[in-house]
Amino acid sequence: MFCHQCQEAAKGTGCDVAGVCGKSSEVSNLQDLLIHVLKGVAEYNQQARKAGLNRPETDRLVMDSLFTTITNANFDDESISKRIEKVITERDAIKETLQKEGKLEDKNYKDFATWTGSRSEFAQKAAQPEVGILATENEDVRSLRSLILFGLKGMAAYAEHADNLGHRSEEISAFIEKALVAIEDETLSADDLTALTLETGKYGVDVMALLDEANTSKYGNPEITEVNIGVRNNPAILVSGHDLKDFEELLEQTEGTGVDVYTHSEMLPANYYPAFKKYDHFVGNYGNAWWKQKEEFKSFNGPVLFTTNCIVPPSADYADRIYTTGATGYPGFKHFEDRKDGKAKDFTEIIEHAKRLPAPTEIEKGKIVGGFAHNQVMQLADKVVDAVKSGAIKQFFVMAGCDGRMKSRNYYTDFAKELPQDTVILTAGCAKYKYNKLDLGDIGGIPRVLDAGQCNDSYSLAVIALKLKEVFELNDINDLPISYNIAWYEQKAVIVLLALLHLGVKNIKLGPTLPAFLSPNVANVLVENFGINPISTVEEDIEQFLG
Ligand code: FSO
Ligand code: SF4
Repeated sequence: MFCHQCQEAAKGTGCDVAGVCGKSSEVSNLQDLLIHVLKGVAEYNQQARKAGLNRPETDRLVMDSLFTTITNANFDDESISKRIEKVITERDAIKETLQKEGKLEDKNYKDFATWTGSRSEFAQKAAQPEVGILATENEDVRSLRSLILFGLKGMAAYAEHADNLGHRSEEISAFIEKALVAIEDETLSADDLTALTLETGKYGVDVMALLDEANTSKYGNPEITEVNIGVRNNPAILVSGHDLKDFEELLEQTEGTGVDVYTHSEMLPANYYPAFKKYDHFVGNYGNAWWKQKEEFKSFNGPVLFTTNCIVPPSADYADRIYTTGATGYPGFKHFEDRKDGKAKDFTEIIEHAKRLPAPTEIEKGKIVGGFAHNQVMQLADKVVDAVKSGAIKQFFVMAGCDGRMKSRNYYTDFAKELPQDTVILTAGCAKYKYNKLDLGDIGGIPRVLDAGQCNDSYSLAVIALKLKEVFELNDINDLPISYNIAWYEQKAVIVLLALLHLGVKNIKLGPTLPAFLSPNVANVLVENFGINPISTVEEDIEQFLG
């Protein structure tokens, strides 16, 4: 195996024995094989799309396959192998259709478009050098190909959530295909790949806008909300991940059963949506970011549903009450199958399981405030603009992205604490857990930490920035009093970062470490053209931002 897609890549270069995340070498290789044959689907489906022979099911399969390989989403070799079979079948079916219609291009097809094998051959094939990223020898080309592929994984995840709500974009699917094939094209220069990286960022903005539209048109605009972080005395289900459709169906099916529902980690922002507020048995949020799940799932006592990443390999004392759905999987966990014919998933089993278990143990009490997505902030725009004009707010800090278990991430708590009183933090993603329970006060009624929502709601922060640019009549987004200090962990943060670059945001600080997949030359391009730079100490960084 070789994997360098997340911030925890071993030795700052890549995991090559087993994943720091807990992924085995076999699973890592199978994920590579899944991506490998998926490029074959992309190859033929581009031709099918041109000929008007493409099918919506293919787009869905592409999204789901990419999503499956995101860090901490799926550890289940069985479920990944099934997807490989599906992808090969789909690839060959598209090819056959093209052939029949006389539309198949006559060219030398590469291994990813032609290799076929049965399940017993997957492991051996998956371990071959041509399947993994190390097959690309030039380190700069490898770096750019990685950056694009990881951005596509994040993009696919967001596209799938939107798709679950009936919102899909042909353009985004076509771009994913084009890019999957392009990262195997030896004729593309480093400059071509750099341009493709920026184009990936453009589609990153588009996919987040699509998901924003999907979420808000279905569940209303997030609004300022006090979220209960304590517990009640009923059996309960904890829901983690990002998928609001799964969350809605579970809320509907638990209503009147005596089972409560709580959110964990990235599902916290579900509390901000008007549509979910009508459920009395939706109690609030339990616990913190994904990496605290070992202790928090244990004390929760009830079953847990993963709608997406991030899964941490469980300990035996709670493993039997974890369920997955969608792209996620873990050997031994029960899995809820996809919707069929538009019917809701059937969550009976987890609900019945919850009834047999005790209520959650209280780990904290009180409330936290969030819900500052673009629509809500726009309603407060006059207040915000006045505060900036009067000097009450000197600077905004976008601190979006991910949280994680590395000790070095305490930097973000310290940074939030040390920021001057006349600054406001704009956050999204699970990065917020490093400071959303600190008492940082408010500025004339505007809280000093404004949480827009999930990592994809970084889109909201961009909309807010663009709106402020208009109000203050500025030509450049970088002339706003907004600084960016982004924490990353996995590939959704990669697409968020590329989206910010596409919007022209400069001088982003990125931490806790720069990606292992950036070669020195590619890192230099990012420094020279975009001013991306790593975090240093809290004092130095605040000085640099404000000095
Ligand atoms: Fe966090 Fe995990 Fe949303 Fe990531 S839960 S780390 S950026 O998944 O996707 O923010
Ligand atoms: Fe290592 Fe991260 Fe890849 Fe897991 S996802 S194998 S921790 S680089």
